Amino acid sequence: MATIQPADNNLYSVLARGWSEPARTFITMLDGTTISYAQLESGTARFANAIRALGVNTGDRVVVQVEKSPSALFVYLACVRAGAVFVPLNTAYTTAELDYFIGDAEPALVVCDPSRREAIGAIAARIGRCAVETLDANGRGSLFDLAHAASGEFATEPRAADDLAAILYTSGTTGRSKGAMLTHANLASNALVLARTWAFTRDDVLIHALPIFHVHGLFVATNIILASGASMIFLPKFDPDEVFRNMPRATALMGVPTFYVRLLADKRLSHETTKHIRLFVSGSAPLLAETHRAFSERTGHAILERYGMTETGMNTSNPYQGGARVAGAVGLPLSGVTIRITEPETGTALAAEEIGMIEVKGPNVFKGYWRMPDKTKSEFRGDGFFITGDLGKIDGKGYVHIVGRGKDLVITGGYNVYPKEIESEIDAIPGVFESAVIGVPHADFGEGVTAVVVREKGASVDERTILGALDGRLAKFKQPKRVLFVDELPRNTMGKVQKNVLQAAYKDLYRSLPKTG
Ligand code: MLC
Ligand code: AMP
Repeated sequence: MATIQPADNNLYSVLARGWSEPARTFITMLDGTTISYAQLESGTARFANAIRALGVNTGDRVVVQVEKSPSALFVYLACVRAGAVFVPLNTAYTTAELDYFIGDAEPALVVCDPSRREAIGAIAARIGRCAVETLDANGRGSLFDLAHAASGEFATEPRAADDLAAILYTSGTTGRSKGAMLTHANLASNALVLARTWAFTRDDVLIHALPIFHVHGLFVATNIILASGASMIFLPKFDPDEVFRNMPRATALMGVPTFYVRLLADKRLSHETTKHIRLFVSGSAPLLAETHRAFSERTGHAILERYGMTETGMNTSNPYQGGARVAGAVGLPLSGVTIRITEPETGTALAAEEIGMIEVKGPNVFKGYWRMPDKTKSEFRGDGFFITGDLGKIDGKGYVHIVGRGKDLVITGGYNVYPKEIESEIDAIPGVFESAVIGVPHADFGEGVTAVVVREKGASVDERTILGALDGRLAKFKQPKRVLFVDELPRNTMGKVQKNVLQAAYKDLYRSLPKTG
């Protein structure tokens, strides 16, 4: 396996330190095909040589919007090995949405699905030196062909701790999406601390059912497995049938709360079917205390809830052992991470049990927003704490509780949707006077994106017209599940729309239970 220089902070080199047996399995596919750690090493070398040959140099961005496959993971690790900056994008994003990301990241290479090559080629052509290659859902395509023909040896580029490994876009509350710059040390420190905290060993087998373009599926799930030399059963997406089929040979599952709501709605969930699993992890959105309790009653497992975000990776975790996993709490700060609660306006620290802004500092906290120095400055305190935008408290036992959001954000099935972006699109539709987009409790997705619209005088625009106009412009998960019409929006004395009033009025809109298995 690779010879690693001790001083090298390249994330790949740090993760590879634990891979003592090349023949061990890294990935098992649904058809039983396996990929060993030795194949991971040579496969990522091939992709690293291919992207180098395409002109990608150290520090260059590589934008990747492809379906989940082992090749897609190899591209991620190949970028890391080559010292390039990996920029994954949600496969649900439309071409209209991609235009901004590609323009902002100015990549040297875009990797996309073959069906999008032409449209993306037209966008990339505006940047100048930017190659476009493809990978399909089976991991095949022009980039695979180039990698296949390349050498399986590659000297991993030594990196400083502070060098960029990835940029992940998070939508902006006011306007443009922001690229969170994550360094090799950010990702390595978080992977190592999580693997240790959750007691992962090389004998673990994770059911990997999350997408790999966000922090949860990529940097939590995948990097923990790599940091432990363990293996994962790689599902293309969350599918209860496949989860139950694979549970007898797995030891862990990581998911968003919707996974657990859907498993609970399935008759197969029991002590018996989950007995081989040692750890169920939930995150990315609030896990209802009732889901936590119901899961524990049905299976005997207390789901371990943790809290993180794109800019910071993981911040807190309920205990793996030696303490209670408290329903409704996100746990204790991870080793090396400091959390404080402050008065949002001034940043003055608050005492235990007082509710305020959650702020975080540690080796996990990102370097700043890509090409947005002012935005970066305004989201950090002078002493280096990052202002998360989440509201919470720390209880007498040191557990962090999230009680709300200081940012106008809807989290649906673990995906973030910023109302401002949806409102701007709706307001541009003929016949719409104004709109307010809110999150309403949803039995399956946690929150359902909901639009409340005021028509222009005399206009007859309806729900179907609005949804039709948004299709193709906004990713499916951002599109409202319902559009409701009112004569006017409730406003406070300052003229600000009272979204809490709308949320209260429509709280029962999606109260029905999710489909059962
Ligand atoms: C799919 N749809 C969604 C949706 N996912 N709508 C709202 N919210 C979502 N999350 C749309 C589909 O396009 C479809 O539209 C309809 O809703 C029903 O789809 P489905 O078949 O029920 O959805 P499914 O494909 O099963 O996906 C649901 C899901 C998936 C929950 C399994 O969204 C998922 O894997 N979410 C995980 C997101 C994630 O990884 N988040 C981590 C971010 S990192 P139609 O009209 O075609 O029927 C982060 C940091 C941290 O937050 O702390 O971890
Ligand atoms: P993202 O930008 O997609 O990384 O989303 C991060 C946001 O998800 C955080 O700022 C929180 O608001 C939310 N989040 C993540 N984990 C949890 C959790 N366990 N409970 C409640 N909210 C969470």
